[in-house]
Amino acid sequence: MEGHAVFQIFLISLLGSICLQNGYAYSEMENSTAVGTNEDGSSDVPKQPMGPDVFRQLLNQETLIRMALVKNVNSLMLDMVSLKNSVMSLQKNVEQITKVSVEDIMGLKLENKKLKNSNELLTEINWKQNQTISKLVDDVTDLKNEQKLYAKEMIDRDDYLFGNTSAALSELKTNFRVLSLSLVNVDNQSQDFKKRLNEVDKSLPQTINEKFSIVSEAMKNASNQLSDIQKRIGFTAGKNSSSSGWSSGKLVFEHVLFNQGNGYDPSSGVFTAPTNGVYVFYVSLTSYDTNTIYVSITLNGKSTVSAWGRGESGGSYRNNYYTRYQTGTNMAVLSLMRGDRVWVQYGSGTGYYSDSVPVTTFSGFII
Ligand SMILES: *[C@@H]1O[C@H](CO)[C@@H](O)[C@H](O)[C@H]1NC(C)=O
Ligand SMILES: *[C@@H]1O[C@H](CO)[C@@H](O)[C@H](O)[C@H]1NC(C)=O
Ligand SMILES: *[C@@H]1O[C@H](CO)[C@@H](O)[C@H](O)[C@H]1NC(C)=O
Ligand SMILES: *[C@@H]1O[C@H](CO)[C@@H](O)[C@H](O)[C@H]1NC(C)=O
Ligand SMILES: *[C@H]1O[C@H](CO)[C@@H](O)[C@H](O)[C@H]1NC(C)=O
Ligand SMILES: CC(=O)N[C@H]1CO[C@H](CO)[C@@H](O)[C@@H]1O
Repeated sequence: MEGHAVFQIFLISLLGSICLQNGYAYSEMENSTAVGTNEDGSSDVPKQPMGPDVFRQLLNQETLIRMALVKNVNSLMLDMVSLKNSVMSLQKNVEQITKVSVEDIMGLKLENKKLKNSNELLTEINWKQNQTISKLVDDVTDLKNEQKLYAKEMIDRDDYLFGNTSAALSELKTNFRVLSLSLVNVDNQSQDFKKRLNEVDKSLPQTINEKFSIVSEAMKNASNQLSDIQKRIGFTAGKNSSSSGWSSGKLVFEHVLFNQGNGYDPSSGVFTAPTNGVYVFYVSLTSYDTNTIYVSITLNGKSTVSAWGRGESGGSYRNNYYTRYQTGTNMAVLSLMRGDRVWVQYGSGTGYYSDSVPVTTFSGFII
């Protein structure tokens, strides 16, 4: 193609020079036969005259040559135009190629830059990785050191342990045996316990019922016994003879008419409460003739109420009848604790009157 283009250019320049000598060029070919005319109009033709045939021949020849030449020139012109077009398209191509390659180069430069950046990035990453790796290496080293220390410690411990192995081991064995035995025991016991629990579960309502009925019966019995005791507590005792000179201490009612619960003691004249409760005490005391007698119902040594039989001495029998054998009475309701003591205590005066069917009496009962 290139060679062809060069050849075409050469042809163009040749053609150009031919065109410039237009109208004269043919002279070289024909100067032996035709007469040329110079630009200045002078003639190169020899001055010798020519015949008309020869001239006509020459003219024809010249016309033919001229036509061929014109034809050639035309075709050459066409070639030139196509050549020009080719050259232009070529130039275009070259421009395009140039453009493209510039763009490509720019792109390549960019890519190169990118690559450079990537490379820098990679380098950075590599550096970081290197750092990480070196840190890892450090860590691993630390770990190794630690492990060494640990291993040493373990060895030390092993030494320590092995020094005591047999003792420790036998102790462990013993402990283990004891433990397993006690485990078996525990298991047995728990099984036993479970069994018993089952039995209890089954018999529990029955047992409870049984126990409940027993307890309630016992309570009933106790309450019965209590009310029996309460029913039994109560006494009446009296003097079955008179005294003209009694003047101190407890008045002992030796003649017992009734003594349920045995609270009253006829030898001491003292009633001792067999159980807690509220009690009623009553004393009836008749003075000896015209004497005066003064007593009190005493709880643990402390007077509660008094009875006064006030006889009157002096005066005639007829005038002063009602002042002889005077009766004093009183009643006390007392709350006693079991073991509290109650009796009739001398206060003042002397003697008392009574009979075989007692007149002077002391009674008490629980309510
Ligand atoms: C990473 O470490 C290797 C080996 O130690 C070394 O050859 C390389 O240059 C290091 N790279 C960077 C970015 O530090
Ligand atoms: C545990 O129970 C089994 C059978 O129930 C008995 O053979 C064994 O002796 C028991 N062990 C102990 C430690 O009580
Ligand atoms: C209750 O009293 C009755 C009759 O005295 C007696 O048979 C029974 O055993 C007593 N029960 C209790 C639980 O004390
Ligand atoms: C008085 O009562 C006591 C005891 O009950 C008795 O021993 C005594 O004989 C009685 N005395 C008279 C005079 O009835
Ligand atoms: C043309 O004419 C000249 C002068 O007459 C002569 O010298 C020359 O040789 C001729 N050329 C040819 C090709 O005949
Ligand atoms: C050799 C050795 O390490 N002995 C040890 C065994 O165990 C006792 C305590 O159980 C230590 O006091 C000993 O030093």
